[in-house]
Amino acid sequence: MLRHVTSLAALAAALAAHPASAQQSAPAPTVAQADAFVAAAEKQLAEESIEGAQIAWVNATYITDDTDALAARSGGRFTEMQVKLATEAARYRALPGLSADTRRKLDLLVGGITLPAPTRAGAAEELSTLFTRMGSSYGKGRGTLNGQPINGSDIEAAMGEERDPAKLKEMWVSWHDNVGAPMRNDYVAATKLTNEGAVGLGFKDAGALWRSGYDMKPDEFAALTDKLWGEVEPLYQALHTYVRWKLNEKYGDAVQAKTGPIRADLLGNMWAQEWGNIYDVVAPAGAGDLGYDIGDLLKAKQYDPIKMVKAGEGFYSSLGFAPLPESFWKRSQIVKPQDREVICHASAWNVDNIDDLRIKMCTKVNADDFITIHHELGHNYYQRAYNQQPFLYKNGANDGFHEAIGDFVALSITPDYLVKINLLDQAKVPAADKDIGLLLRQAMDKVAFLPFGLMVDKYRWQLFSGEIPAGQMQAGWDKLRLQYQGIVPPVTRDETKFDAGAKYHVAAGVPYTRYFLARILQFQFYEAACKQARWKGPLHRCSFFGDKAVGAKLDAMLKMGQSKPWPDALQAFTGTRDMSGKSMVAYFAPLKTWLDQQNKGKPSGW
Ligand code: X8Z
Ligand code: ZN
Repeated sequence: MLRHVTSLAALAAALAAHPASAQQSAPAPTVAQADAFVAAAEKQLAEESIEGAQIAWVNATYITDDTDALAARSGGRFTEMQVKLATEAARYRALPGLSADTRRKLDLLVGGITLPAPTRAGAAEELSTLFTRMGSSYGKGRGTLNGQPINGSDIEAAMGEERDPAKLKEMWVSWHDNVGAPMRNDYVAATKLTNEGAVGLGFKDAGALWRSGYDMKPDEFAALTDKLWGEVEPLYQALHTYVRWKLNEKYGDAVQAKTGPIRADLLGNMWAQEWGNIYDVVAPAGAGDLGYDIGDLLKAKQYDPIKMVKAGEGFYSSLGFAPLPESFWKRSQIVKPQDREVICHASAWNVDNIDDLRIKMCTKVNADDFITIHHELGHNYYQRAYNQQPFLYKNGANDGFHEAIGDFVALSITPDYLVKINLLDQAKVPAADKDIGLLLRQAMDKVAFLPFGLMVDKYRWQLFSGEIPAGQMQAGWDKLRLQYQGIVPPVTRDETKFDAGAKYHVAAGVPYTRYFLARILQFQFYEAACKQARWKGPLHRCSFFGDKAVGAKLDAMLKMGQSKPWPDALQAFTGTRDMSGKSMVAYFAPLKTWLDQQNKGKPSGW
């Protein structure tokens, strides 16, 4: 429109006459420009992400003030770039005639930032500094046991093994006091900045942003999670009733009452998120004696952490996946280094977005870490399967899928499978009369986790929306822990505390609903795989180890990455487009019947 203006004076007059059109918004973009923008954005993100991952890796495996500073600066730069790209992407989104791919990629550019910062100078680095500091404080955190300092991975294992309620309380309180409480002010500041960033991108708050990554509206997603919880809640209630009774039998009324909530430190896990470690406490006489414990089997066969990872790799190889690259073994952190601080919380990486796969763990020879290895490798095999996709599609169908793959595979760690890999003697395979015990052991991890998996983000959604004000960050956490899990802290907590920060994902700003979804999805994948494998028999005894057809079908889903809405990916592997708790309910159906019998006449609920 300025094409016919010939003199400078006329140009100035024209600009003054059309300030909005001439100075603020550029001419309406074209479809070709949108395509070109997306291509350039993908190129830039791919390039920058590699250095960012290398810096983050060094920081997480060697925490010092210097690596913190490097990580904070690099994270800040990356966020700045992401927010800039998201803002520009938003301009193209309403264009008519966009291809489905460009449209999807623009949405991913706008909604794909977990921790967005406001655009004002310095804000991105400020936010990045806060989360780097909280993540590293978590990594360096210590509790105490018998008055002596104890690091994060050791205290986690000790919570699984210790049965003395006074010692459990000491570990629980010291960990939450030392790790959570000091983060409180940083967390308030970080929440405010993240919200500002999300609002700048057009979201109601950062909670709405987090809920937006599921190919549906944020409110619909919240409703979906509630629907899924409704399907499995009766199972949790039955387990809670039974476990509380057993804890009361073991510890007596003074430690665990017959009614009301369960004391959080008695459940074999620092966060009471998975209870399998106290299976011995709740196992029914007879049917509950499985005759083996995976941790004991690993120790008896002299497994070390590397051998445990090799066993995990072996499962994926049996499905037809290529072996892990040499660099995986060279670059992974499989055991805790003795000479420096690291973040022990397990994670899986693909540093070059192609095949620089690594895991970072502080592996202990126990059942928890054997399962966690399969979990982390699930991430790595997923990452490698989608490495041919364009950058913005190099991700899980949704984040719940990414978390579900390894767990789904680990559901195949049945007694028969343990015989196949020579961990268990054939003669020791529990007979059919132990099915209830096997299911109860599994439920203690899988079912117990469900309300925790849901409430961690209910909490953060409420913090982001202001429903929980900054002055009630502790009370808000305790309330949701009670409401969903039916648990209480072993001592009263006040508003000088911040117990949520004593959980890794809160300190590090990692969304958590993904694990709730994964808990549901892994049973859908498993039921589908067992059907593909033509398994006859009780679902929980099925192992698809060695089944190349299942492997090929799985690979087809993994290869899709995030290129299509998640229902397409779900359909590719399971034939259904709906996330549903039905498969999990079916898996545990015999246990539910048994629990209901055991619970007859016992107080239920809290
Ligand atoms: O954080 C994890 C993985 C890393 S993605 C070890 N998980 C959640 C947790 O530990 O809280 C796996 C299960 C839930
Ligand atoms: Zn994971």
